[in-house]
Amino acid sequence: MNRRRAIHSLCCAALAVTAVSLSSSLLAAEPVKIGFLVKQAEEPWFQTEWAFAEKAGKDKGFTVIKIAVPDGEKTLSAIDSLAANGAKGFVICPPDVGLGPAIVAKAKANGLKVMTVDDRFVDANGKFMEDVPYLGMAAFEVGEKQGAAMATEAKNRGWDWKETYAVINTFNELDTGKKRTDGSAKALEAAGLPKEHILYTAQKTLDVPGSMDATNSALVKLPGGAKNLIIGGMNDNTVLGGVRATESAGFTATNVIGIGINGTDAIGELKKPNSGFFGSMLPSPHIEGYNTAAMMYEWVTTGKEPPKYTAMDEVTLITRKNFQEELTKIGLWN
Ligand code: FCA
Repeated sequence: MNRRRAIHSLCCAALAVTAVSLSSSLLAAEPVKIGFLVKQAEEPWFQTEWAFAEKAGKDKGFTVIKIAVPDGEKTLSAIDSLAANGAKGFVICPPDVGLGPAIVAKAKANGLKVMTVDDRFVDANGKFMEDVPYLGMAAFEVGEKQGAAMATEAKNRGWDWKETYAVINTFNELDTGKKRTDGSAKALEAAGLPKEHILYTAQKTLDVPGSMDATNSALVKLPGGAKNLIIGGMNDNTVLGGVRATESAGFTATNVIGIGINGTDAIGELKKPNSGFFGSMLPSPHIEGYNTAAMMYEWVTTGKEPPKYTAMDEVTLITRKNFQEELTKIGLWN
């Protein structure tokens, strides 16, 4: 009897010890960490992706390490530091898509999984690295919608195509950029704007000063009969700079229609009562940030790899009339 009791209490003690050590190891377990690396942290677009990646982390219980990676060197060292911090994978919008092979090699060396958002990696031959999961905008279609919206507004203003010209700021180094401006030009032509009224001008840098310079160099080539201007480009900044250039060249808001893409980066501009910047095509940065982070979390925890290609094609035209309402709907108004 005594012996049995002794064995019983020994067993209980052993169970208790196991329970304590189990719970302390559970307590000690750190949450899963993933990285979210973006090329232009100053753009509200990327800040929005970050904010919603963090929301996914809160909802699902993982930590997001946000790192700005404006150049190749910073990108590669960010991957090392992610690994040193115990991250298991990362989502990235790279500063240069040609860094793809180097980024993948670095991720592999550190045992990290990688997926891209917005800008898709290309290999040494300029081909997409289709093995790396990617989520981004359906660029040509979104560009077409941007061009169609410009043409509709030109018609609303009763513009004559004969005295209307388009200046399209291009950034062809980036496939998503080229497809957007190609789509936009196609829609403008389809709406009746003569092909020779479309001036393409290459940006050296993908920011407001870069597009201002590009538009300036196109404006001097315009014929005397150019009364009305359409300003295009791959995102809000590329159109904002263009519109600024038209202002310095003496065009008034009534004679300029600039429509960007992103929406997030045009909020300040749309708050101004009037300008040549008419509106922006707003896609879903909130969904992109949330979903890519959630996909990476799932990949590192369950092994389920994200789809190789996910295209986002929903866009809404926001203008001074509806931007507050549309941004509020998706939680981007503050
Ligand atoms: C590219 C652009 C960003 C944003 C994103 C969807 O990365 O540089 O501004 O438009 O695609």
